[in-house]
Amino acid sequence: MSATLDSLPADRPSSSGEPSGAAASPAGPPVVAVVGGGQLARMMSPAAGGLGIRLRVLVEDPASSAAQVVTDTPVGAASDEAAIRSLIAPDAGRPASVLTFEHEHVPNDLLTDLIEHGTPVRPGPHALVQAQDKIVMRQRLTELDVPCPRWAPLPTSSPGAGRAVLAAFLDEVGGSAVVKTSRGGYDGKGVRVVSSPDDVADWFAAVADGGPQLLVEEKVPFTRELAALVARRPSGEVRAWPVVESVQRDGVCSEVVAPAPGLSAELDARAREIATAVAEGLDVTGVLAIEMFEVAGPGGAPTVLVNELAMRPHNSGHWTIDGAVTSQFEQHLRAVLDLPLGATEPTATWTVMANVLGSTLDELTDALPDVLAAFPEARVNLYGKDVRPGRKLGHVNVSGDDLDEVRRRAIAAAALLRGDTIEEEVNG
Ligand code: AIR
Repeated sequence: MSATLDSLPADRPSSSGEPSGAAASPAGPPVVAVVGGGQLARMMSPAAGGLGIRLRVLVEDPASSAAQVVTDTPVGAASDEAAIRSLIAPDAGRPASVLTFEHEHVPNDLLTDLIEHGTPVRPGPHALVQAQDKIVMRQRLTELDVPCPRWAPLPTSSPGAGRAVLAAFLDEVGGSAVVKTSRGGYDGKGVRVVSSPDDVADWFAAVADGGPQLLVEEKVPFTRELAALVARRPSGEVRAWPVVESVQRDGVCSEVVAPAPGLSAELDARAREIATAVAEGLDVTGVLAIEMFEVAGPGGAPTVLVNELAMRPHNSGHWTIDGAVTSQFEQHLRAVLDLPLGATEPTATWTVMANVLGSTLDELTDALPDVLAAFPEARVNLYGKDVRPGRKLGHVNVSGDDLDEVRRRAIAAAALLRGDTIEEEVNG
């Protein structure tokens, strides 16, 4: 793995065969077409506005998070081929310069066809499949010699074959392991800790009915979870942000601390090097987030294993909006348009991002008078989504020099938005 860490000269063309640059958008600024209208598309909007770039976002629902702030938001499902074709070449309006995504649930055959007909698609389907299908991803990362947990695909050739492989794997790893659906899972969905094949009998039955394939992974004895975030543009430049620590509750990210406290310069460099090598090896364009486990390596020194990949802005990078020179949302736009990438240095000693996961409030903005008064330094980012239990509704970033205080205040501000009372959060 010989990739450089922060920045590469912009002279290594993408291996996809796709030209670098963006398709010409005649008479006007570039138009970036985005599939998916959630918070990740919404947060691209301030960055697009700043750079004078137009966004056109395919939203599933006219009331979606992105549709509240972006003006050009045709409505359609991400699986709707006609809707995606019209997103990049509308009857009225300029053609898109590039097509990108804010989630992975997109039809790859169509993307291949669009590229063949001249639309840059970034990341391309050959890269995106690695974020869509965990078996494909593990196979490719293993080929690239990227450190991963031990794993095995669960065969589906006969009803008993998968159970037998799982039983043997459980014996080998000491009794418990993690079974994942190869496709379709996120935020803890499609992941189950098992100690017997019976624990996923329903998933084996689903496979037989055409459901997603399954794989099993070692339950890694990690000391903590880290995330490495990089961006790569088609002409080859790669930039990495400092590696962060992410804290998960019930399989969902609740906080991110940037940079990861106590991380040695060597392990930070190693994690960035792995992320850069994955971005290059998989020919990713745009932002790539890699969730990693920090584990004790041979001899006890900490090292990392790759958990999951996402080829889009990611929750572990929301801190960059307020805590880095260039946010992941601006960087994604720059990268997919093949523009020079921005600096990734942090702008504060520490930034902590706390997610607002569900709320007892019907309307989160009702908490603004209290939260803004109690935490004037907090950067509040609400997504305009309907409240549902555990749903990602917003986040708060707080930066400063005292990590304990920064963390306490970010978490307390997020708690107010979840409906906790002011007394317990400010004093507690
Ligand atoms: N997202 C995409 N992959 C993982 C996540 N969390 C973001 C995208 C997507 C939104 O979450 O922005 O549109 C969907 O959120 P929800 O709450 O409707 O499931």
